[in-house]
Amino acid sequence: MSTFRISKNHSLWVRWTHWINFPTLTIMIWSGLMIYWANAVYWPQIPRKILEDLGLSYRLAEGMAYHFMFMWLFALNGFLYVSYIAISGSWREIIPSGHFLKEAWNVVLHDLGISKKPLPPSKYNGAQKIAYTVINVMGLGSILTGLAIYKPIQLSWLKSLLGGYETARAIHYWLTLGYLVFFVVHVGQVIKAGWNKFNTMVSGSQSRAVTSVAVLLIGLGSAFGAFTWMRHMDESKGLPLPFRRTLEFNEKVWTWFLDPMKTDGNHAAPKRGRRARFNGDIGLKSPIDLKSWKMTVTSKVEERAIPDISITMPDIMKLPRTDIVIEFKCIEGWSEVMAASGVKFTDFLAHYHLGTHSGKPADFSLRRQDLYSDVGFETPDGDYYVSIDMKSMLSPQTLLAYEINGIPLSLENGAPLRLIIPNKYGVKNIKRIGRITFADSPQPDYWGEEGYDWFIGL
Ligand SMILES: Nc1nc2c(c(=O)[nH]1)N[C@H]1C(S)=C(S)[C@@H](COP(=O)(O)O)O[C@H]1N2
Ligand SMILES: [Mo]
Repeated sequence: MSTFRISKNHSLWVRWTHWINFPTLTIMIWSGLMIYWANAVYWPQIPRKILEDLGLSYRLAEGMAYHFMFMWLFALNGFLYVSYIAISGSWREIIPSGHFLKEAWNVVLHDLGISKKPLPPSKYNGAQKIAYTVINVMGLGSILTGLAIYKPIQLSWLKSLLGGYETARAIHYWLTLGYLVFFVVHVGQVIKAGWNKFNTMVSGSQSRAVTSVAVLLIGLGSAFGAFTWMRHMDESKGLPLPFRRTLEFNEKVWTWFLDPMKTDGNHAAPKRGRRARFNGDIGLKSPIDLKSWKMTVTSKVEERAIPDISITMPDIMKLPRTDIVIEFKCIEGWSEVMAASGVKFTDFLAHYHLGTHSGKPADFSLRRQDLYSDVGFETPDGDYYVSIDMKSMLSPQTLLAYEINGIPLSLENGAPLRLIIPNKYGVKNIKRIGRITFADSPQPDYWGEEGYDWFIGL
């Protein structure tokens, strides 16, 4: 007697969504682990060597590229499946009801060979009902926690609802491990159930085992073949074209309704004087004389040459000061609440009449066509550089910062002046600014050119 019962006429719809889900979820889990364990900074601390051997280490950009493409397929497929069972009424077969707990217990005893009592004749027994309901809830949980950590500023309500950024991230991760457990039990049950049930789920109850195996192998083989083919296509800025195009597509989708004025809030300020975490020293290696530091501002227009301007720290210190408390987020998998102080970027633009083609002060209503579309930043030696869309720069929390946690920036945190832009990942928060460029096209971007998303907005 088997615990795996499915009706003879399992709907084609259920079969398709089930089998599309398999390779999709596999890619999501694999790329998710690449992201999570890219730098092995998170618990469990798996030795770097093992992660490297598994191909999960130092592959952050790649992992993100796959994850942010296949998330669409995962969500769409899940939506189609849930719509189907909702409309067809077959959800009733899955939702736990009646004596499902007692039944589930009997199934466990039965499967372990402890009890010989026959199982109830319904389509799914109590254990299956629980498992299939839970797996759907897990899918929804992955989407919600995924969204919360993908756009934690824009969807801050969702992030808070799920217990905050770090918690949502942890849940997202544990769900991933949950799928792996489910998978093992599920395959075990299928093997126990025998060929008939397997046939029913692959190619219809009438077909023979060889047909089912062939159908399955050809199907999964072509899916993974197509994925491998995409991974080896020509690259654009360090990423095979399909993945680069998807990141660009995602940027379009999100910027439709992202609000650059949305701020990160409700964090308790850390202790004054606490040293901020330090990560990344590209462009910080050459000696610097903080007293004579100047930054150059360039505006690139076709029609006329605008002379560069040069700005010193005393100039910056004369501008109005803004203090914010934000959660700084690095894609490598850590975040830290920090208090940052400096000059609001919009105050800086207003004071120097920068950012507009006409040189007239902008009202930053975003409707002004006069604004440049992109802002580039470089370290004095030109070794680190980022490109940021003007809209994100206009957030009231975008600062040219000179203090963190109440003390002047340390050299490693970007003295004398760095960018703090909480609606972007850490990568865009360039330290030790040497030049700012206003332009109407995306500017060079250090990590963007290495396969990361140019936009990378939170
Ligand atoms: N000049 C420069 N700025 C930089 C980096 C860098 O390597 N060089 N790393 C970036 C990354 S990836 C992060 S997470 C943050 C880290 O800032 P912190 O060192 O103050 O924590 O700085 C960003 N700005
Ligand atoms: Mo980072």
